[in-house]
Amino acid sequence: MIRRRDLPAPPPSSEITPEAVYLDRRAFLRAAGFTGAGAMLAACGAGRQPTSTATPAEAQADELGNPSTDVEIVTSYNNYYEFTTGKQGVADLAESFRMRPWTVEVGGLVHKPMTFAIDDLLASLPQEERIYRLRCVEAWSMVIPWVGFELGRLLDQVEPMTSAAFLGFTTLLDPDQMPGQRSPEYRWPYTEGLRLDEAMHGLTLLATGLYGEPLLRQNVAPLRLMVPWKYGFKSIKAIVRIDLLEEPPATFWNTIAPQEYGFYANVNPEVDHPRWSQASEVRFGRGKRRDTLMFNGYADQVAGLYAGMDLRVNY
Ligand SMILES: Nc1nc2c(c(=O)[nH]1)N[C@H]1C(S)=C(S)[C@@H](COP(=O)(O)O)O[C@H]1N2
Ligand SMILES: [Mo]
Repeated sequence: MIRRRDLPAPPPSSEITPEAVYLDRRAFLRAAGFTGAGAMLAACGAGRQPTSTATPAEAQADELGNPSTDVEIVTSYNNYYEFTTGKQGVADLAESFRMRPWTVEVGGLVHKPMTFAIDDLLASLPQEERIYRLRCVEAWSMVIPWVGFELGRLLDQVEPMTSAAFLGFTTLLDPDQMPGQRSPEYRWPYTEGLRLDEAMHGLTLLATGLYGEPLLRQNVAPLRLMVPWKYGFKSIKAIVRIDLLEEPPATFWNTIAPQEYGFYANVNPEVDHPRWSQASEVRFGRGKRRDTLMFNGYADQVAGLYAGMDLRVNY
């Protein structure tokens, strides 16, 4: 069970530059602290200081010894533009989002196109817990115990053709349930993509929950990609379609601002975002900034996928 207690103070909004800042002037003004989200962030923080800093009994750590982020932070500070660009408003707006029935269609360049009902997936593929770092391109990070299964196990079932080299992922399109999708400023539905070898990598998960909970709409809803060595925007939520493709698909952020959000989006402290440094990050709930690690600390496992590639060109 998720414990409900007072929310910890959010990180200082001055540390966070929203992904969409340049897009719209209102968002820019908010980020600059004039009105709206920036002010709200501060207001929420002021009223809801944590009453205790004691480590919860179930706290776990990743393989580098980083303790998992407090579940209240993970579930109350979200990027989920289908609901709102206000990070702290997602949980409330997503509260009644319907997660059943839910199907995931897998097609394109596969020998056996299939439509999976979520409960069949959950029953047929063993779920495991993986504690991964999540590094947002906005230079904040968390450590989250996900529940899920390797995407490769699902791909084995549909039998990709030899011509398949990329995957495209698509989020549910349902503006009645997702008010953010009524905004004409973005091209809905949210989409993402991976190279096939990245998708088959053992670290790449389809997450079905976190902290042992299956029903966290704001983070998963009910199936979400989790690629821990890439910036958070690659890890698309509420997946309803996966296509095997010959060419890289158009993706949400890359289409909006290709110079700022590359297709690869591998965490790389040496390649700055055009508007801010990626050399360090704020680990929520853990005080001061820390150095960002190459491939988010997963270089031993994934650097080989990019051997011979210029990571400044393929950012
Ligand atoms: N469908 C969808 N998936 C999404 C997003 C989104 O807006 N819509 N935001 C992305 C971004 S920018 C980040 S940092 C992570 C945040 O995940 P969290 O809210 O679970 O921390 O989700 C990613 N997946
Ligand atoms: Mo992000």
